[in-house]
Amino acid sequence: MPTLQLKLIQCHGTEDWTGPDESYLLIGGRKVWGSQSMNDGAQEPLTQVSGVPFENSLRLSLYDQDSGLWDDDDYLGSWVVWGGEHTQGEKEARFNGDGADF
Ligand SMILES: [Ca+2]
Ligand SMILES: [Ca+2]
Repeated sequence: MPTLQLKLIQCHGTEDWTGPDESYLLIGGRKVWGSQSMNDGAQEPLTQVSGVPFENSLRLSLYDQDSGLWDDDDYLGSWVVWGGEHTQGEKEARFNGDGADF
């Protein structure tokens, strides 16, 4: 069974206009990391997130946490990992929702 092991997350551009994003990551709907304050150019290790074994596919989703009554957390995008023959090695997921770049 393939296992997804995360390595690191980089922020090339935040969603928030003022200051850093409070990014958090979901795997298959479960929060596995964050929220963590990240600004442009920031990089955080993800090796402390335990590997997730999966059968066919896994969905990663990235959000920016916002506070306030009218401001829901921003969805920055999803990336689906597929099992199978060509899944070994490193891959890069890109999250570009709402003008962000992770
Ligand atoms: Ca935001
Ligand atoms: Ca925010």
